[in-house]
Parts: sequence; C-alpha cells; structure tokens
Amino acid sequence: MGFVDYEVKDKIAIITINREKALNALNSQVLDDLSAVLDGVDTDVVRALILTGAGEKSFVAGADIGEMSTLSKAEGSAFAKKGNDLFRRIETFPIPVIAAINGFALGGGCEISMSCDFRICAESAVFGQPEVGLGITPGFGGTQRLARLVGPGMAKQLIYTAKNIKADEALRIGLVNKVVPLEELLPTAEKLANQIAANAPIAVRACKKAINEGLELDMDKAVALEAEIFGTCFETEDQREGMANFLRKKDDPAKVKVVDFKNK
Ligand code: DAK
Repeated sequence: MGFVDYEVKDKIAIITINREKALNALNSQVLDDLSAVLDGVDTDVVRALILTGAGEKSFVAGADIGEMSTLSKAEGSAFAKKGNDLFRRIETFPIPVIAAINGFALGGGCEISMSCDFRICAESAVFGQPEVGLGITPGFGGTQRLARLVGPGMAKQLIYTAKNIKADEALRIGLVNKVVPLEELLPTAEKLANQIAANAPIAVRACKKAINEGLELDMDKAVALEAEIFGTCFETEDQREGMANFLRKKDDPAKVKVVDFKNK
C-alpha cells in the first residue's frame, strides 16, 4: 500500500519503506502508511517483524526536509506527534522488530532504526544525526534513544558534530549488532527473525516488555517486574510443553523434538 510494502513469510513479516526516489525519506504519508501497516499485523500469526528500506542505497534518509521546511508551528507539532507516536509504537510493539539497514540511516532514519529492538546493517550503511546542521534538534527521539544505546558521550559527539559514521564504526559503538554484505542483509535478518519465531512467542513478547519497561526502573523495581512477568509464563501451554519436552529429552534422547509452540 502507498509508500510501505508488507510481506508475510510464514511466521515472520517484512515491512519495506518504499519511497526510493526520495531515498525513503519520511513524509507524513509514509508515517501514516507505516501506522496502517502496523494496524494490520496479525500478531497471532506473525512472531517477528523486519523493517527495511527499498532499493540498494538508502534505509531512510531522514524526515522529509522539503515537507518540514514549510511547516507552521502547529503543523510542526502535529508532525512531531505523528512521528513520535509511531516510533514509540514500534518500540513497544508486542513482537520484536529488527531493523535491516540497507544504506543511509540519517536523522529520522537513524531514529526509526533505534525504535526497533535491534539493528543489523549492510557494509554500505551510513548513520548520522545531521539535524544541528539544519538548525534543528533530533525530533523523533534521537537525543534520547542514541544516548541510551551508545552512551551519552558518544551520542553527544555524533549529535553535536552532525558527522556521519560508517557501518564498522556503528558496530564498534554498539549501534548495530551485525554488519553483512548488502546481498546477505535480508537473508540474515530473516534468519534471525525465524530463530526468534521458533521460540515460545508469549515468552519472547514478555522478554521485550521486561527489558523495555525494566530499563526505565531502578533495579529493585526492575527485578520485581521481571518476577511478575516470569510468573505469567506459567499460565501458558507453551511453558508446559517447552519444559515437558526438555524432561522427555532427559528421559530418552530419542524423544528429542523441536517444540511447535502454539502461542497459547
Ligand atoms: N528529505 C527529502 N528528500 C530527500 C531527503 C530528505 N531527508 N534525502 C534525500 N532526498 C531526496 C533528494 O532531494 C533527491 O531528490 P531529487 O532531487 O532526485 O528529487 C533524492 O532524494 C536523492 O538524493 P540526492 O540526490 O541528494 O542523493 P545523493 O546520493 O547525492 O545524497 C544523501 C544522498 C543521503 C547524502 C543526501 O540526499 C542527503 O544528505 N540527504 C539529507 C539527509 C539528512 O539531512 N537527513 C536528515 C533530515 S533531518 C522532528 C522530527 C524529525 C526530525 C526532526 C525534528 N520534530 C518533529 C521535532 C528529523 C529530522 C531529520 O531527519
């Protein structure tokens, strides 16, 4: 639909931002289309998402500078809210979202990748927060998520200098988990998504919630949250089957099987 493609492949799905002529820059329409695609994800079936950009050059080259340049104050606030709501929705989406970064991830592009659970990228990927060179601050969470991911010192250096970094540096500072040749990017992302999808879905979702929400708490409250979430797993069929399978294996290695978790 519109500027965003959506493809389900068994238990995983790929969301592709497809506005290649503008290097997949985020205008209001792209944000609306992304939101509509998320509305349609059937999380009873799909267990992990991949977010990528169309073409071989760019993941997302930022918020659309042409559109932003003419915004009034009220329109600017509406644009900020739309983007921030969407990015927060990706961050808290019930199932994991992997960013597969196929080129430029600048400004809003770097920011949308940081709202995903983790990032892998092509060797050609370029990251940066160029906003101060445009006379603005990062507006889709860049000051917050970059500092949390790579630490305040490195985040400040990247944001204040507005200098881009390449994939190897992004890996070194922990902004991405893995760098692969461009042609291996989607296969690698799909392999990771399928590894996630093979595990108990309710437990995976619970881990996402525990990590995300726990990071906002002090350690006493965070481990209490973990304990509460841990307890909820014991109401699931998948916990019973996962543990029963382990015990069957111990009893008789011939009984080893891959558990077909039911998401129940
Ligand atoms: N917006 C709109 N169009 C873009 C674009 C962008 N961010 N980036 C590229 N394009 C368009 C170009 O205008 C060009 O269009 P045509 O001229 O062909 O019509 C086409 O994509 C191809 O780009 P180039 O011809 O420039 O391609 P090059 O290979 O020469 O250069 C580049 C690639 C990525 C180095 C260059 O395009 C570039 O520097 N792009 C801008 C990158 C950038 O500065 N991105 C950050 C944007 S600022 C906020 C919310 C969000 C934000 C801030 C506040 N609030 C609501 C508070 C976020 C801000 C940003 O993301």
